[in-house]
Amino acid sequence: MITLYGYNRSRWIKPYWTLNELGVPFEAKNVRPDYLHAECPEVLAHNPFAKLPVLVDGDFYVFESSAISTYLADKYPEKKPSPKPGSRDRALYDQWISLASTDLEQPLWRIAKHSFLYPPEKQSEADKILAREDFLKEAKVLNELITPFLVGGSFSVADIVMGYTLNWANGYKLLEDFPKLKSYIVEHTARKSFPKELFQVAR
Ligand SMILES: N[C@@H](CCC(=O)N[C@@H](CS)C(=O)NCC(=O)O)C(=O)O
Repeated sequence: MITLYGYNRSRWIKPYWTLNELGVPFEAKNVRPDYLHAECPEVLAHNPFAKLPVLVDGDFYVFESSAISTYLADKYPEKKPSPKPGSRDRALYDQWISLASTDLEQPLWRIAKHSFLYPPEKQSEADKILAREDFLKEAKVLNELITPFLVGGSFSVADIVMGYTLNWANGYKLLEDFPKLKSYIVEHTARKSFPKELFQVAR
């Protein structure tokens, strides 16, 4: 049995969306990261960084939202194949997943931290402005490169990771000048597998 721990409309959307897309049954446990100690000490024991999401597959624990998503797609090739390791498509798949999870995500995370995660006295408007600039610089290039599906002409985890990240950016109104990026997320978040319900929960 697969159990996915995560919290509301956060990075667990990536593996949640992947599991839906694969049609693999799973149990979703919505828990706040700061409640892990009290509610799920076994999860904390397997991810002492105390961050979510964490996936539990039998006796196996894995964390990092993009790594969980690629693990799942690789584990169920009969449901939806992911590109074969060593192939050029696999290299491109890893390329887009890395870009979205690092260069594109980090400015968004900085904006989140300086908007509501750091205590008010540590929040910096100047760093938020820099983070917006960093994101927009990448987005300008990506808007020219993006294609309806990032790899191999069909929907893959690369589109889940990129779609999640761009959707987050859109929430910060960072895609206003990038119509191709906006169309990309409209298209992919309209999929039946996109977990829209996570945008309603609050705890
Ligand atoms: N790179 C990690 C980031 C995980 C992360 O920061 N998760 C947030 C929720 S989306 C969290 O657990 N925050 C709690 C904390 O930073 O203490 C991933 O993609 O899974």
